[in-house]
Amino acid sequence: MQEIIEKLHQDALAQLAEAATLEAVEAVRVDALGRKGKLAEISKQFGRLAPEERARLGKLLNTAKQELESNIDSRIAALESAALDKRLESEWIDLTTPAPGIRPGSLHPVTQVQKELEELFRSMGFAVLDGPEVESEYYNFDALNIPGDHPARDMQDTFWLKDGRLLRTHTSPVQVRGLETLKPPLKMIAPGRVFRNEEVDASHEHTFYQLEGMMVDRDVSVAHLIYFMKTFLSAIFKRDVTVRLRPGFFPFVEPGFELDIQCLICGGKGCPVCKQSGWVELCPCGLVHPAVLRYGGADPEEWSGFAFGLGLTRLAMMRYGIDDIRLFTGGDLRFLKQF
Ligand code: FA5
Repeated sequence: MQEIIEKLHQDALAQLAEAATLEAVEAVRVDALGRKGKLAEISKQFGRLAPEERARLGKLLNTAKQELESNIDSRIAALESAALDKRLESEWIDLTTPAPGIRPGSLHPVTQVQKELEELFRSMGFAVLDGPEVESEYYNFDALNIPGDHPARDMQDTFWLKDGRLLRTHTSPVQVRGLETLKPPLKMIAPGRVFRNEEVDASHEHTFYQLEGMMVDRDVSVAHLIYFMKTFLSAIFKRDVTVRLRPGFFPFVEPGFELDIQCLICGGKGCPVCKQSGWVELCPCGLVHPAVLRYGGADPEEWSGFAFGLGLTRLAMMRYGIDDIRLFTGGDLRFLKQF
């Protein structure tokens, strides 16, 4: 029996030495020391032994158990410590590594053009106004001489809200708001975001920026309008650009004009941006309609004015040579980082 005990002991020690996981160590423990383990089975046979023999083998068995238990504890401690070392190594960070440099953001290209224009117009005495993006039907249409049944309402597909208000389809509502708050004589611009429920393509977005401009004074004429148009175009492009003025219809101006710029993407040859025409509609304008002056509380017998509605996003396209308007709102950082 002594040999059996010694063999079991040696075998268990050998298995323990090979056990590479906590589960394997536990299996060795159960197999040797468990209630139904091999050493427990041996001790069941002690009843048959003579008392001195039982005492001697009992001592041997206890020594074997104790040694095995202590070896199991050390093995568990060694495995746990190795696992911890491995984790620490994988989670190690070098606290002395220099922090990555701060990556500066940049202004959106439309914002850049907007800021330049604001500065330019401020230097010419224009006030910079803001207006609400959620607008009333009154300011977006009625006060601009576009009554409910007027076909011009369809020129700008409108996003209506349930409460009867709308997302402004242009910045022109700020004309009447500006007349009300500033009172003539006045010079103002109003840059901002506008919304239209329309088919999106290379030059049309559902959400884009316009910059409204208006001057109201005594004896304002088309000559004033052309002067300011030329001034801001040469300031923005810093080179000669070809423009054309043609008659245009807007119920809130009379006479009305369309100011087109020769497409700078294709140089006037024709491309998807200018719909193969060589020209891009940039800045409709005209003399403020007497009805609009009246809605704004100004007497058209005394006051006259010009107004324009610059397509700010289109201007940024021409300025930076961007051939698809959708890039502006696409949120692609690779595009935005170039500015
Ligand atoms: C208007 O919105 C008038 N309120 C402009 C105006 C103001 C006329 C004052 C007279 C006096 P229009 O719908 O054409 O007009 O838009 C003005 C400019 O916005 C266009 O010339 C174009 O440059 C730009 N634009 C129009 N629709 C879009 C669109 N879907 N995406 C991008 N830019 C657009």
